Amino acid sequence: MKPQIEIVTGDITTLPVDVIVNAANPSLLGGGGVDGAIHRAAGPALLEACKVVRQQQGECAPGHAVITLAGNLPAKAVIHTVGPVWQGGDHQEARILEEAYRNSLALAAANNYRTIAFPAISTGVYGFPRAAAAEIAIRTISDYLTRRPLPERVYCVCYDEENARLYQRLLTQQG
Ligand code: AR6
Repeated sequence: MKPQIEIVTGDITTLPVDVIVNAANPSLLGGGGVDGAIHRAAGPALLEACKVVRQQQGECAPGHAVITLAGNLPAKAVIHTVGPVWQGGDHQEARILEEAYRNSLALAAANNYRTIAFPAISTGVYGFPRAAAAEIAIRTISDYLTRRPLPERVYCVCYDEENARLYQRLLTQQG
């Protein structure tokens, strides 16, 4: 059986998975980093879909997640989640990051999606230390998967080799 968690190095927008996760901001109206890359690759339909969600639900709070179509992406859907802004570690950042992963996994499962790809949420503009964020990502995803049938496979997408090695080490340690 293939492992349920796989580490991938590269651009998340190219992955032919059921759903990719966007590290969005509360406005849901786009930004830089992986958010900018996803919107560029998906085309204007994604921004329109985000505007509709925004009108219906207002801003997306840190730790929460919403789902939209995926426009021109190979994925079938995009889950937009908002990670915590790093403020030194004593502002619930770890808990909010766990929630961002868990709520995204739950939303994928609720939509019957089997494969999902995550970027390293909060580790760019939002400044979450990479090693601590990777540990939270692997632990939260593993815990979620051991108790549930969906999603069947989770890809952790690292934009650079160094982050990928960090993830791989943590995954190996998990056994
Ligand atoms: N594929 C995979 N990973 C990527 C890609 C890509 N194409 N591009 C960047 N990364 P960031 P955040 C990695 O800053 O810290 C936006 O403006 C990147 O190397 O995208 O959660 C939003 O609108 C890093 O490891 O997200 C928010 O305002 C990781 O993705 C804010 O940034 C996350 O970096 C969110 O900040």
